[in-house]
Amino acid sequence: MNKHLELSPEVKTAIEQGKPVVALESTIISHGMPYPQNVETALMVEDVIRKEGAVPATIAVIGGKLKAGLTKEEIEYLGKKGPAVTKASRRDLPVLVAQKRDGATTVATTMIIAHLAGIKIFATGGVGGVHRGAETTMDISADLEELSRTPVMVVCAGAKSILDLGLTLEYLETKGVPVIGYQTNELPAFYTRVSGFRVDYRIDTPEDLASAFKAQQEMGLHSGMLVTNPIPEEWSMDPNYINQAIEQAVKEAKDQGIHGKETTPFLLARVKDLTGGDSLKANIQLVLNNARLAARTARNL
Ligand code: PSU
Ligand code: MN
Repeated sequence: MNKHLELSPEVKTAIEQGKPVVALESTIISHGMPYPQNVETALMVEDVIRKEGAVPATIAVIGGKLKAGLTKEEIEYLGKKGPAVTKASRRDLPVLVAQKRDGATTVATTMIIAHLAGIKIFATGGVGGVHRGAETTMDISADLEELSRTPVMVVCAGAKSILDLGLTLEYLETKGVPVIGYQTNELPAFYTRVSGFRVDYRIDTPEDLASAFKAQQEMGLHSGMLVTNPIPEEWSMDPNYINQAIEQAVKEAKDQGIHGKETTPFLLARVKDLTGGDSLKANIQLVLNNARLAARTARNL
């Protein structure tokens, strides 16, 4: 085992016994949702995974340790501290570990730590992608690069249209990352079930998701796989309403010169405020939905 890795007793036993384990990220806790809904959601997500017969492994950097499996207190700590915790992507790991600091892990870092721990699947809300205006800002999430090099399946609800969805799909194609629609041919856009963009493949069962991932592993392709799972109908939002809020948030970010790792958290918080919290409800439900699918898939891996 890697010397920087620290597994919780529950996660350690599950991995040793070959039980299904689902990794979860922590930037969604610290930067993706406000307190206390962030902590409530993180704990609910763990419950959903347990009910489906798998073991949840929430991932974070605590005191310089790469942790898979957090205690309630650790989740509460990250949730309360919120954006004051370092948002940790791949490039942040060396300094955080060397200086024994804390970090909330993005999709990229959660994939890295899950892979080190031997966990094959990870559930979240949305992944980072190519930002609008990336042709001049070059703002492309490290999540996409990670998907191309780390063999973990990521179950998400598509990408938010704070991103350029078309360019995000182009980038994933270039990098050789399969983009799968779960029971859909269309890329879901997080708050909505449709985006106007098609996915590469539609797969309809957790068994078939697992077999596609196994085939990728057997060939030694060393890349991740992106499974996009549409938000349940009853929670999906009116596209006009949510897109107006997104447009407004993107404009404010541009006007205020927000850049770098601040961009995504800024946009997420503004969209939530502009929709008076409606988007938060949808966000919570889609994460639970993704956790359920990931747990069912994990049982087949
Ligand atoms: N998108 C969401 N919610 C989130 C994130 C993205 O809808 O919480 C977080 C994830 O942790 C993701 C990160 O990995 O933001 C991407 O940040 P950036 O765009 O700076 O790479
Ligand atoms: Mn970025």
